[in-house]
Amino acid sequence: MQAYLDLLQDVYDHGVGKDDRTGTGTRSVFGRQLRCDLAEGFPLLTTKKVFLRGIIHELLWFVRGDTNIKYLVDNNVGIWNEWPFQNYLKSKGLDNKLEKHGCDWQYQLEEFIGKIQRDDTFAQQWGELGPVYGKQWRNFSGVDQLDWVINEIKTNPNSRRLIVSAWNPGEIEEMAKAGLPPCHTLFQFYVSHDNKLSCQLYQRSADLFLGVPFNIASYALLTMMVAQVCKLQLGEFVHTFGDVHIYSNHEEQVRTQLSRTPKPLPKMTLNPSVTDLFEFRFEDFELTEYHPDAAIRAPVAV
Ligand code: UFP
Repeated sequence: MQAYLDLLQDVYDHGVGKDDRTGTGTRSVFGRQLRCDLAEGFPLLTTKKVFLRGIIHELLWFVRGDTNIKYLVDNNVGIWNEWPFQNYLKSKGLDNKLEKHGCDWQYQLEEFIGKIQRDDTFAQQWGELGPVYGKQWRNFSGVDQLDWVINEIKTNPNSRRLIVSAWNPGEIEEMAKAGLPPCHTLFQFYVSHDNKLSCQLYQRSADLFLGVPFNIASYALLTMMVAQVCKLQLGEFVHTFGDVHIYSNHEEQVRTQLSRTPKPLPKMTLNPSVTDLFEFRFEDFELTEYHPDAAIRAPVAV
């Protein structure tokens, strides 16, 4: 993960001040690339603790084609809660009355999440995010892109068209209502002459300190899952960035991060008996030998 730390140093040193949608301000550069050899270990940062549980559940949720937060809520993963909650508040005319992240807002959020857990009809109506990643991966204008790409890797591994896109221009507006237009927009697989599977992601916008460590782990896992079901060895994860930035309120955290020394990468083991991408369960993933430095707290720009 030295490559990640080098990029962090690069953007810290060379990023140019740029205003952004959230009003926070960033140091930003355009167009960078990271590479990780997946055979060397699982690319989870060791210079701060990264919580993997939510990443695994979110990835399984994408792969299921699910776009309702109920699965995540039931598994105690809160990363997508804020958007449907905001829509719910709007419907009650409360969105401008409550101070965001204040006590009353927090109380209402807990009530909302409780209802999603207990009441299936409520969850169906209010937990739905619209055509976000899961929808696009499994049903992009009627095409199940994941099913197609797996079949294509198995039957036509030399193909240069092994692409899955989450960027669906006709549905960007609807996705934005649920939170964000896709940040990880498109990925491509590559099978080498010696049967190794690589994956390259194009990420249009990247919060380098907070978001990117999660994005790397998520796509590394997806590549491992696809390699297993296609009976291929592990190649590289190549991470290509558009606007890659450090938020101005993360600068101290970045200095802390850069002062630490990386440790050996952990190991990720997938249950070898799973042969169908859509059959993976949370219990099929095991992370070992992960000995990170302490987590580093930082505010999320929304
Ligand atoms: N962001 C990430 N990774 C993600 C994700 C969001 O880095 O997986 F969902 C960051 C990038 C950017 C912000 O800082 O969230 C999205 O804002 P915008 O849509 O304005 O690019």
